[in-house]
Amino acid sequence: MSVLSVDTVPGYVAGRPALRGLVDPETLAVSEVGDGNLNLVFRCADAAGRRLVLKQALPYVRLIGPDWPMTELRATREANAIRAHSAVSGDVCRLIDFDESRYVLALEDLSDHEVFRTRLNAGGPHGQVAERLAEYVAEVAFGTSFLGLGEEEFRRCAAATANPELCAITEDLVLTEPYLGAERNSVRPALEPVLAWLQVDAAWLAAAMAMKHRFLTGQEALLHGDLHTGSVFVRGGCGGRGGSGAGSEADRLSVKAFDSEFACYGPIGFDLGLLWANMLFAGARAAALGEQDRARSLFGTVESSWRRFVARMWQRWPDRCSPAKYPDSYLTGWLPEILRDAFGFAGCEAARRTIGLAKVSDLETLEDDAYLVAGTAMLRLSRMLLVERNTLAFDSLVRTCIGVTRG
Ligand code: SR1
Ligand code: MG
Repeated sequence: MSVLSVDTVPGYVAGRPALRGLVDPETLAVSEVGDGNLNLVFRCADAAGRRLVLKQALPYVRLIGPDWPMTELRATREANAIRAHSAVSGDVCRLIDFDESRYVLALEDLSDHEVFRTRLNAGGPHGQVAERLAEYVAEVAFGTSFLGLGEEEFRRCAAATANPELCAITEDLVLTEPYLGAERNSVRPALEPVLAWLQVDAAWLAAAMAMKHRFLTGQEALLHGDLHTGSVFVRGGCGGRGGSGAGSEADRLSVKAFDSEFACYGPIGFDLGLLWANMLFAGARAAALGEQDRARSLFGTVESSWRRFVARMWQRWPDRCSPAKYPDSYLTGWLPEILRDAFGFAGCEAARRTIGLAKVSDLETLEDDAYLVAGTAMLRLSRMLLVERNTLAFDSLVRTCIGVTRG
């Protein structure tokens, strides 16, 4: 497979019928902007200001290099996931073209947006972003499950979207290594005693393995698969900051999920759980930096986004296939299962982003004292979310969040 470079992108665009009319290849300025763990990403702009983004899967994991080979088919799986998710939600980065021979996705350019994690790290507003993402998760949960597709089509889709290599990364990095110990794990020395305390906790390990079991065996919907705050672009929703009035058109919130190459059929609570853990990282960072009110507000998004998820699931419910087979009591009984999964997976993500490979800048850019406060908090929250997932209440979670981030 030939790998694109800033020099070869204009020629590539000129040779793609779906792209050459969208930007002028003759005047294209190209920069490589990939800062993720896996792929090349090129931002392209022509002299008239028309733009697009190209994302190419390399035959290895970029973070490590050729020593960690990885299937380029992840690009095909991402293209499929974007198509399926875009069919049910507007909050998805738009796919313009997919080149299945060179594993290149052409995507809408969102450089008028910012990555949600970047905004959060800078102390920016979280507005209704988590709530909007919960609605996106609900739309996907409904639209790609047997409820939206019907039972036979659901099985076809689940089989066609298998993503074993990328799921193996999740199974190793998120659902195994933080609990059992691994070469790829690391924390700063001050956090080592907390990690040592946790890694001998049999209840924490057992709960994490129960979540791995859920991930391996629960095929509810076509998950995004990596819905952290670095996989979301946001614009607006600032409540009047930056010169535009609260509620004004210029401030209207735009939320776009991207980077769904980890997409697979899995338990719906997985996407919610990853989102929640990352909101808790933002909250722990804020608390460790002395911004207690902001921290409390960020911690509160777990409950508010859950409520938004539930409301959207009920809103979609009348549209289900075969309503006679699935009475209202079915959804009433299913929602608490999703919640338990979401708490459990949030506990896994809290641990892996603190301990394992591919950490989060929310924590990693803190000075040592603040890192210790936030890191300890996230490990203690990991334990609570995992071990108490079946009985956990939101108010108790928020109280604990506030307590463990006092330092
Ligand atoms: C080797 S890939 C590491 C991580 O990057 C992605 O964001 C996923 O979270 C994955 O686990
Ligand atoms: Mg990613």
